[in-house]
Amino acid sequence: MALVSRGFHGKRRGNDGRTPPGQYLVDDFPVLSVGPTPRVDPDRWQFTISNEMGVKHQWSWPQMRALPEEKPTVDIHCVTKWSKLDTRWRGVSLDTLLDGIETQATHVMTHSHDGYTTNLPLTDLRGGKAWLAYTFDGKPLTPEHGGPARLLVPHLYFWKSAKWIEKLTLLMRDEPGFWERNGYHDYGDPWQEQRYQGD
Ligand SMILES: Nc1nc2c(c(=O)[nH]1)N[C@H]1C(S)=C(S)[C@@H](COP(=O)(O)O)O[C@H]1N2
Ligand SMILES: [Mo]
Repeated sequence: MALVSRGFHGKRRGNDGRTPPGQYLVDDFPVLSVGPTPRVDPDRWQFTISNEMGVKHQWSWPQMRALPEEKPTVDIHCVTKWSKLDTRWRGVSLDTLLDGIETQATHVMTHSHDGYTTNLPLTDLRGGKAWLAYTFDGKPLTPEHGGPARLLVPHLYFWKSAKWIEKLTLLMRDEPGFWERNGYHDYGDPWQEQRYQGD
């Protein structure tokens, strides 16, 4: 009987210690966007980090692509309960982008071309934990998944990985982003099941 019931739901339950509580594994790559997919031309692409003094650091597409490339293979976890293991990306480490930016900031707000925002502690973008990603599975990141470039912060629920990223604003205090103002947890650690406010 145990053999029959195992896997009966058609959803793979992770038992390898890599699937956070309440998550199931998928092989496809679901698309989750609040609105329509913005078309962002790499020729006009610009990425900005502005510090708490309002000082801006900006990169064009060629400038960003000239920075050292990393190839993270990571597990991602969506708050809607799908997880995907061993996803392969290429991108620039946020350590590289933040290097040389003078700041006392504690938090970051992300800004995207669709108006989406999400907030993170600055420490969660440092220490080899976050990337500006421009390929997925060996191919340029598709518009649906945030191309030409998105944030990749795999240790937090995937709503923190802002697609079509345009700007990071360094802040001296925490402020809620789009989902965080609409009931989602401020931090979003999948291993603590921090899905909603109060979790
Ligand atoms: N700019 C932007 N980024 C976003 C979103 C969005 O609607 N707009 N959705 C978030 C949510 S809720 C999730 S789960 C992931 C989904 O990424 P995917 O569509 O590549 O799976 O992107 C996140 N980043
Ligand atoms: Mo999500």
